[in-house]
Amino acid sequence: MTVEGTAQRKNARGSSKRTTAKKTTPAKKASPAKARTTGQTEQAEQDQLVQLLTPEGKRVEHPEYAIDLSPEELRGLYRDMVLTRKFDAEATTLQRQGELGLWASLLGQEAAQIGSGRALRDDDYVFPTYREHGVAWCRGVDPTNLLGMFRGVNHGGWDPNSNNFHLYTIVIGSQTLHATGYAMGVQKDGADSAVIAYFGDGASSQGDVAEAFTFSAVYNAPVVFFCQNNQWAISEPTERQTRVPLYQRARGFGFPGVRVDGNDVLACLAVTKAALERARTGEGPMLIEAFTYRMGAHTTSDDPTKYRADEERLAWEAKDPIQRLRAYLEAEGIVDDAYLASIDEESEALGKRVREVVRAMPDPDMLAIFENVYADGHALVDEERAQFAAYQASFADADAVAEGN
Ligand SMILES: Cc1ncc(C[n+]2csc(CCOP(=O)(O)OP(=O)(O)O)c2C)c(N)n1
Ligand SMILES: [Mg+2]
Repeated sequence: MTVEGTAQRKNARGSSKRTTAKKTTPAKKASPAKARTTGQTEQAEQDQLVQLLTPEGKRVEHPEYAIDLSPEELRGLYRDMVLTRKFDAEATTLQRQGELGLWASLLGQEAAQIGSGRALRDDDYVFPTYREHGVAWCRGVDPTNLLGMFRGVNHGGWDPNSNNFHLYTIVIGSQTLHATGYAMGVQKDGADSAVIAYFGDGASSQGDVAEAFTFSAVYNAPVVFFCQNNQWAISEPTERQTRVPLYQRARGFGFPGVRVDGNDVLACLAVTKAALERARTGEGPMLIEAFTYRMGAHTTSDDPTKYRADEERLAWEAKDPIQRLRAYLEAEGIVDDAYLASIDEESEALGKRVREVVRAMPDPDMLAIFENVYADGHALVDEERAQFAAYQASFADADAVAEGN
């Protein structure tokens, strides 16, 4: 998409509440875009996408990215996406029932996450944001472990080194620096594993991300930057983050960028595999922009009807990542009714397990907040722990007095 395309895309969304509220933006003043039609803009966006499976479920080839998967592997991708979506829906429901404080849904981003997640080797290392539930699934992190932090009973819920999957990071963009530093370490160790950092379109505006790009390029670090452009950063559209397509940013830092259809699990898998391979073989970083859509709210605290038009969501529903793979698998006879029913059954069982585990999560030990602050302990933390313990104990004493003991 060109600069003109960016501006036109904004116009194309003119019916939305947010666009009408901001009438004199620079993007609108730069009117060369006005000559373009919505259809042309969509075509321009489409032309740049690496795609191996059309929204209708038709298999297509790409000159640079090929993939040849067995029926079993294809069924596996379908299963991954269905179960991840089910888990995610269950978590949203649990938040609505008051069992979680908050949830950040991945609805619509299953292909980007499962495709890239399944491209990874066990010894690769992942730095996620807070929405990478599908990647966590691919890394073998038990989904129920993702929920503790959102219930407020722990600060993470899994050991990052067990699955080479770092803890969720809420500070936008900061994990790209962690990933770059880690990748530089991998390089110094002489290992051939790769590192992947997930981040969003909004995060791409953070200084941390620019610094990570600079360092990784200059040191040729084995890191893949996987940007899920889900079109929104809470209520801010991508047009507020950039005047060029995000993948083109990489060029200015001296490494390649590619835009992949983020709702096409095959393309996400193929492109991520290629990027990881580059990293492993000393060719340095690469930026992947997975062009996708956040189908739900930013989090359960958000109401997207306040800032985006429903037609936009409906247009993306037609590109649903799970439906397109299912259409392909059915047309090719790779799945039958019995297989699909078995996945539905497994999905129900997962939902039931998630509900039961979450409700049974014990309340945290309040003093646990002082654990893991320093690897070897620290005098100041010890003092604060003792103060807090005494403060807590004062309530127990007061309760005892009130009860006449
Ligand atoms: C440094 C920092 N600034 C602001 C926030 C508040 N915040 C939380 S999520 C978010 C938007 C992120 O959007 P994007 O990077 O596109 O990721 P998405 O939520 O769409 O997956 C913001 C601004 C934060 N967590 N950290
Ligand atoms: Mg976003």
